[in-house]
Amino acid sequence: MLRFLTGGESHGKCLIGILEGMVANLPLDVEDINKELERRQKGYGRGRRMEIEKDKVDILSGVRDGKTTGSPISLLIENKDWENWKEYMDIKKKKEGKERYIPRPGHADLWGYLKFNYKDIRDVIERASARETAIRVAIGAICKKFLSQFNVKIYSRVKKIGKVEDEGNIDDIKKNYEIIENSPVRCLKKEKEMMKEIDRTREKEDTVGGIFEVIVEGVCPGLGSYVHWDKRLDAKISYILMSIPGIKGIEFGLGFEGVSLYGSDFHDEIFYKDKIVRKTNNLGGIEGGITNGNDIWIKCFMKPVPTIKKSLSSIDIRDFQEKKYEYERSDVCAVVPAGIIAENLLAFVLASEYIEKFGGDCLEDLKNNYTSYIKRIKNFWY
Ligand code: EPS
Repeated sequence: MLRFLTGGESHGKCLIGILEGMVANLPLDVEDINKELERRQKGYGRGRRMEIEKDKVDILSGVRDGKTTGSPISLLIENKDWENWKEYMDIKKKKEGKERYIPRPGHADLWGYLKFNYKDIRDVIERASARETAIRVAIGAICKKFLSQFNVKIYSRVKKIGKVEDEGNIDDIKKNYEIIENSPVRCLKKEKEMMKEIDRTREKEDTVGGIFEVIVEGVCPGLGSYVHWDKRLDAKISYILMSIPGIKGIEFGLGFEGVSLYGSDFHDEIFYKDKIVRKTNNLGGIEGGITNGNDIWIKCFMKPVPTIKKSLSSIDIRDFQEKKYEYERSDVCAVVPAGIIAENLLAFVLASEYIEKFGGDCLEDLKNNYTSYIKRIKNFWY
């Protein structure tokens, strides 16, 4: 079983993560992780915090001589902003001034504060912050590296920001991925319009959400299962992607568009030409909770960031007086990094499925098991 834990506050000393259950002998370089961290930090619409942070990971255990050892892999990312916050965030707080008493609508502030019986909202803000996703991307990056051993490739693009929608289908995304990787809004055709939408939002002192897509190519059929509810792969993927702060909806394949089709038009018919062929991928690569050899194709909706400069109505938790919260800074749009976070979290789910299905303590044993499975299904796949 592959599992992980994370710890750390947004303005605390660092973020830490432990990945347990990764097989031994996976080649791993610190740059495999750093390149994903760098991708996550980019994106038009990010706030000033990203000018402070330059995320780099420190691998503290579980890797030696460029390879995983099979032991827990411990990771650390420093928060550069800690320097500005250490007197407020130290375990023996030395300075007052960062306490917060007015909850932001749409954030965890109000019920986090009440649920944990804190003195003020600061402790909620610190851990509910999407800063935590940096260490999850680091963990996912190791899983991405693992999947690359099986020629699995993960793509993402921003499909919509506010009212501006990108053009192009899955094939266009794959063929023109350089464009997406180099775009500050990670789209194919509507870069200028999306950037303008973000500028307009910033001018209005507001925030904006959107939709991103994730596509996985080369994933083997037969991952996940129908035999028990908690083994269904689409359920597992939904769980982890919905855990990204701000994600409010997920679709597989055609998703909600499928509502206007009859079953005979919706389902991906099965043909045979030296291997199984599906002319459509309306189900998004998962059928009955199991991968079917098609690309996994997912769309996620991210709500507008709830820390809004023009500030929404709220109350002071000390005296219930109506007040606007004290705005510090925030991202105007976080859809671009959310797509990168999703890629890496999806990599974790898929890597854990490969490890569960093919077993073995080391990459070599796992690959042998994988090869014998692929041999058994060779008349159906590839
Ligand atoms: C976040 C608020 C902002 C974002 C942060 C998520 O941070 P700050 O409060 O320091 O301005 O920049 O995202 C990150 C720090 C990051 O690394 O993505 C929030 O409240 O969720």
